[in-house]
This record gives sequence, structure tokens and C-alpha cells, in this order.
Amino acid sequence: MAEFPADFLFGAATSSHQVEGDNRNNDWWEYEQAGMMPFESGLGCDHYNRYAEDFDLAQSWGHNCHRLSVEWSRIEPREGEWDESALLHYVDVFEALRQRNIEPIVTLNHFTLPAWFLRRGGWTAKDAPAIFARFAGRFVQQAGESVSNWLTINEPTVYVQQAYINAAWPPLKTRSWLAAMQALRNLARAHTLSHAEIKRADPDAIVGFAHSAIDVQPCNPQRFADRSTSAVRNFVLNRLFFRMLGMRPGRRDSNQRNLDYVAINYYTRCCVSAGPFGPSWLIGRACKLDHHANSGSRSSIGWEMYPMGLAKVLQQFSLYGLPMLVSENGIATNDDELRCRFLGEHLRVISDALADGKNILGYVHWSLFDNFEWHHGYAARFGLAEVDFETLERRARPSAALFSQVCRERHVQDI
Ligand code: IFM
Repeated sequence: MAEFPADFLFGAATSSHQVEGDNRNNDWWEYEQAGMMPFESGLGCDHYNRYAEDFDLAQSWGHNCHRLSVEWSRIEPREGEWDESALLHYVDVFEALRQRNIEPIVTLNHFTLPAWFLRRGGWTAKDAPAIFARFAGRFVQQAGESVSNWLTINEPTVYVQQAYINAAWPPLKTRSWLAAMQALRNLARAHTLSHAEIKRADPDAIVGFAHSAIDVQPCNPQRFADRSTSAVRNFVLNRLFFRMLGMRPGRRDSNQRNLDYVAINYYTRCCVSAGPFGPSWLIGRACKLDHHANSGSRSSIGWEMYPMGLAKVLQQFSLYGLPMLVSENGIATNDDELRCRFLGEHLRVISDALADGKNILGYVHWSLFDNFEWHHGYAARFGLAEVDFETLERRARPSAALFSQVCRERHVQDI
């Protein structure tokens, strides 16, 4: 039987644009209204108004932490103009969690940007890091009293890929390699500056950023070319951003300067084969996986279930010598039995890692309930609770009960 310590954090995550609804001042909304995105977020899950009942659900399931993000475009709808009612809203949201004995883990930027910020160049603008840090400092000072666990930015490497390489998210750029590098560098700087601002406001706070970790493997380990491209891809996807923060595996003292813990969002693996010569030759091509004998079940958006990869990324990121938090992990599926299996297998990997001496603070499942899955719209169902998008009614899935049992009993049985 796999065990978890009494102070281990167990909870679920959401993000503002995916659940709040009616986020009219951000880049996504602008692009959605202009017909440039495949789906519209609309009313979302109306979490902006229903947060109290949603937190009742989390409390009833025994969650002791909850990860959510604040919507910068509500708080600063025009450059330099602050909306008091939005600030007070988030103060109430954090208080509502505290009243339920749920520790808030708050992300300051989860992909969406105020429309004005994107118009002036988004993350590629020279002064973007300073502007974000100004927002972070002011928000934490004015609304952050009941929060002591912050994540500055969600998945910077995913953001730059989707926004500047794949043309999937605003500003819909294709293969703009230079802009992508500029944005990534500015995101790293934004993290460092806002980390300092948060610490100035609350020296006891713990501050990280959420990293999208992927287990990168060579498609054919016997082929030198596959091994080389997979090493390069692993560096680009898993280590480059940490390097931009000045972090090196194995150097705890210098690593602690701008990061208090490593937050890992883990979903799947990627097998890489060397491709034909071209701009992306160095990072190779992700193979389709079907020809791998050990290929696992797929989510409704095609991601392979691969719990062993979580063990590998926990090992890889433990080398930074900081505590780790699994800040997202979940599966898009309508088959809740598969979700139960996914949960059980990933939780067992975490408890094995704990038994092996790894310093893991907690596990946060993505997501509390079904929500707006970006360019996949509302069809990708990640929730512990199902949402009926006609009535907005939430219905707990069996996986919510299974996870609840783990949260309460602090162990996971074989499923
Ligand atoms: O829904 C997203 C989330 O916004 C960031 N991490 C991955 C999730 C599933 O795709």
C-alpha cells in the first residue's frame, strides 16, 4: 500500500480563463470574438460567481489545497488602471478557501494576457517583465494577505510554443523562432522580478513557477541520431527555462535565489526521432508512439497515459535540490474508469518517490471540474466533477470519490 505524510498537500487546480467565464478584457476573448479561435470561452463554468459552492465541493472531498489563477485583465483592465472590485473579489476567493481549511496556491499568470499588454508586444516587449512585476507586487500587497504559496507564471515553454511556433494561441504566430526566444527570456526575467516583489511583500511566502515537464525519450534508443535529438529536445523543453533563471542541477544554494520550489505539471511522455534537415532538425520529430510495444491508453486529445514518465521527471527535477510540487496531472477523458486508473497509477509513482526520499510537497489534480480546454474547447473533459455546459450543474464523478478517499486516508490502494 502506498502512503503519504500527514502534511502532504492534496487538491485540484483550475485557471481563470478556463473556468471564470466572461473574461472580456484579455487577449483570448478578443481573438475569440474576432472569430480567430476555434472555440469561444463564453460563460465558462461561471466560477467567478460560483466559487463558494465549488470550494464546498473541494472541502467535501477532503482537499487541503487548491490551485487557481487570478485574471490580470480583470484587475488591470487598462494599463495602470486598477479595478478595486476585482481585487476585492480575489480577496474574498482566498478567504473562502481559508475558511474551508484549504491552502490557496495562486498563479499570477496562466496564459491569458490583458488585451492592452498583448497589443504593446506581449511577452516580446522589452519592458514586459517590469510591467508584470509591477502587477505582481501590487496584487500581492493589496490582495495577497491570506496567500503564502505563489506561482508566478504557468508553463512558459508551452506558452511560447503555442503562441509563437504553432500559431494555436494568441498572437497566433507561426515559427517565429526569434520572437519565441525573446518571449521566453522575458518570461524568465518576469519570474525573477516578480519573485522578488512577492518576497518583498511577504518574506515568508514560497514562490515558484509551474513548469510543464515531459518525459523525453529517443524513439529508437539504438539510433545515435534519435538519442542526440531527444537530448536536445529534453534540454529545450525541460532545462532551458531553468538555465535562463541561472539554475543548474546539483547547486542548491544558487538555485534558491529566485525559486523556492519546483512546481511540475506532468501529463505524458514524448518519443523523438531524428527528422530531415530543416529549422527544427535539432529537436527532431515526436513519433506517433503506436509502434512502441509499451504504448499506453490515450486521452481524448491523444495524450498517452505514461505514469513511469512522472517517476523520471521527479528524478530529473530533484537534481535542483529544491522541494517539488506536482502542480498539475490529469487526463482528458469521458471514460472515468480510465481517470481512476490514471489517478491510482500516478499517485503510486509519487508515493514511491516519497519512499525513495524525494522532497514532494503535494499533488494537485487537473482539474476540479470540466472546463475550457483552450483550442480544444469544452470537449476535452479533465474534471473530477462533470459540468453540464447547458445548466452549469456540477456532478461528481467516481474519480472524485476515489481521490477523496486518498486525501482522507493518505494512502492509495491497488486499483
Ligand atoms: O488545461 C491545461 C492547463 O491550462 C495547463 N496545463 C495543461 C492543462 C491540460 O492541457
